[in-house]
Amino acid sequence: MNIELIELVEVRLPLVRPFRTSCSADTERHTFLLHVVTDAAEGWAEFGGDPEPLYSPEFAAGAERVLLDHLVPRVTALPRPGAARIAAAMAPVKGNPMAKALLETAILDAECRAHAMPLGTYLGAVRDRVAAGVSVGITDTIPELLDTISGYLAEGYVRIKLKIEPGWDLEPVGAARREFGDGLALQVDANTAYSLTDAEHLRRLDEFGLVQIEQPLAEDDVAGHVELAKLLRTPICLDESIRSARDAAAAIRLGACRIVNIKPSRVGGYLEARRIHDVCVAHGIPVWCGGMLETGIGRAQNLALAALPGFVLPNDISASSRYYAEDLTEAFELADGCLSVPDGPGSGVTVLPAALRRHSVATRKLYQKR
Ligand code: OSB
Ligand code: MG
Repeated sequence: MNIELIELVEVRLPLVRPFRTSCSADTERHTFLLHVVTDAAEGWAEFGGDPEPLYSPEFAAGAERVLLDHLVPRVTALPRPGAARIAAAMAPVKGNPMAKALLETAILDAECRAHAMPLGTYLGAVRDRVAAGVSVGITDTIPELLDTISGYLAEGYVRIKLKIEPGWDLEPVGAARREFGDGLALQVDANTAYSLTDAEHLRRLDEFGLVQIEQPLAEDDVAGHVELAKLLRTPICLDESIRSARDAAAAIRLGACRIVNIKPSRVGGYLEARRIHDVCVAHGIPVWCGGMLETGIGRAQNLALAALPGFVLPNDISASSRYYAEDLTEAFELADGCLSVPDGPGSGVTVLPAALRRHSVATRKLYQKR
């Protein structure tokens, strides 16, 4: 497989409702796609970050720079740039997992398409449907929150995740538990908003029977999570802290978490994501697939990953309508609380030219074979 063209397509899609977390407030998804054309097939991937480094240290302009100057030249210099060799070629460049994930994923998508193989099959999928949860942002009022949740439950989502922060935790969580009853699979995500000195406060969440509390403390505070885990009954799940299979193995061994959120973009791509899955399965740690408000392009690939056997908890992979009035691919729809794993070659979805035209703001060439 020879790479002929790599281009970046900057896109802006309005969200159907604003999404607020302890670290950011978004009304649109502004990101970029990577389109790789080879002599055998084309591939697509979606940058997981945002224009500002508020969730992840990486951000769109920085990722574009590192791709253009450091990653694309290394990968296009390979005599046979197969997906399995991409990570090694990029390894001399430190960090930047989201930029690396983008390039590896687009090439992996092209490679799977060239072999008419679904990405899920390549990764080791064991199911064709994946349980869909929904991540609910911070709202201005509790009635507004309850209204939002009740809409999602009516649609059939099987698990609700509430974003929390200091000042928006016990009250909204308690209100949701009272309103929807003990049968609701409910969990929270703090996106690093607390510190270990909040342990007594966080312990009060125990009474609400949450499935998990996601990333209460800072990204680099694995030791803090170990201490917090001793004080809470609610299982701790790590998101931001897990950047690799090695991180996952260490966090599990130290007792920092009992659940892991695997986000392919954050960990450098689907191959590392699969290694994290394997480490967690080996330790009996349940995993689920996180999201970055992906369009259908990234979501299709997340579905392929979430079809692996260790993904036993509902995922942050929701229907297209939860995010966008118009998606960039055929819309994903919820059926019995699940989304179907695409079964076509590669990610199994087609980028719709008209939708892409409506939502793209610029295209920039990163490489052309001469
Ligand atoms: O922490 O899981 C998170 C979105 C942006 C940044 C961080 C997170 C999220 C989500 C969205 O929770 C989940 C989704 O894509 O449905
Ligand atoms: Mg999270």
